[in-house]
Amino acid sequence: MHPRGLFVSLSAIVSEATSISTSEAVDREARIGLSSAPKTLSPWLFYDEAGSRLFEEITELPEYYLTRTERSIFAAHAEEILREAASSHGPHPSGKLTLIELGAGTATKTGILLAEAVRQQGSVVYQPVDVSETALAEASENILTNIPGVTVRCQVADYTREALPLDRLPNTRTLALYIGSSIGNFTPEDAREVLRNLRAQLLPGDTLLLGTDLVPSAHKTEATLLAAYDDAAGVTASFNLNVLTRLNRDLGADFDVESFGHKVLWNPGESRIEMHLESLIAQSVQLPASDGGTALVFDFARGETIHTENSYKFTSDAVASLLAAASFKVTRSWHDPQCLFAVTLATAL
Ligand code: AVI
Repeated sequence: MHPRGLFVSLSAIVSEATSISTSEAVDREARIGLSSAPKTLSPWLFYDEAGSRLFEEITELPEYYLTRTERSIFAAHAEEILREAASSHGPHPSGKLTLIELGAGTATKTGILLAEAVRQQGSVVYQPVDVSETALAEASENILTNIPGVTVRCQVADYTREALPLDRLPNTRTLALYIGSSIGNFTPEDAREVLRNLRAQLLPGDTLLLGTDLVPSAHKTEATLLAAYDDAAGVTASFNLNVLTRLNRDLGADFDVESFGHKVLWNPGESRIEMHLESLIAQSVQLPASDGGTALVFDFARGETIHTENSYKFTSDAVASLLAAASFKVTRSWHDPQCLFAVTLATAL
């Protein structure tokens, strides 16, 4: 998934970015982000080949509870989730569910839901949407090998930039999956826009399954949350710092990666984890001239940071109001016993 627009509106980026190549987009992002005060870099820059591999590693870390907790919720409640989605009410005729997944990646958790859909309705069409063709090929192979009864129709697209390529079959209703806390990497404004774009492709009675990470509570300490983004093995630190390596490689910048540190904080006012890259010394970094602009020098004071990611955490009320703003109504939600993570089923109004 490529969340864009840490501080810039999604619609502005959508209209501007559609016609430019990835390397131009990286160049533009670096020029704008590093010239801003405070300095920023958008989180979509994390996901080059090395970054995508590091993210896969993160999802297996003991501290990163999000992936395994969401998987455990699916394992415990797949039957109810699919039954509720199939029995949602809308004006169009009911029929089999088709599952579409935004930012599917390798779709490792989705298998639980697909297997249950096959159990309940005999077969299922699954449409994973992702920017990465390689990830979709892997997803497709895994699913076709392991879950008989699933027809996979991959769609290579960036749902944050383009209208969702929803291929509606006659007499079916759609269950859209937007899981893995991906929605948390958007600002509230952009998150509403992503969900509104999705809603525009659905019919009343179609459903959305949304995975959201939860705010600290009686059972979930701030320390648990912070550790998930600052693991002991340093994988998340490498993931964060890899952005600078990418700018050196793709743009010929001269970041001394070793003189930056991984910094994580919980911002309770904004209800988000923030990741930053902190300059450990006073230094200057050069960005060579490109088609997109002249050579630039960026000065860093010791302790100055580049803000690289927000990961918003939700209460159940916040989830409901985000969904309501995009014309969805909560049908039911599930969470793990420790209230670490929530999965919410909502119906398109
Ligand atoms: C992709 N996204 C949901 C992850 C998150 O938890 O916000 C990205 C991530 N950043 C650091 N660790 C994981």
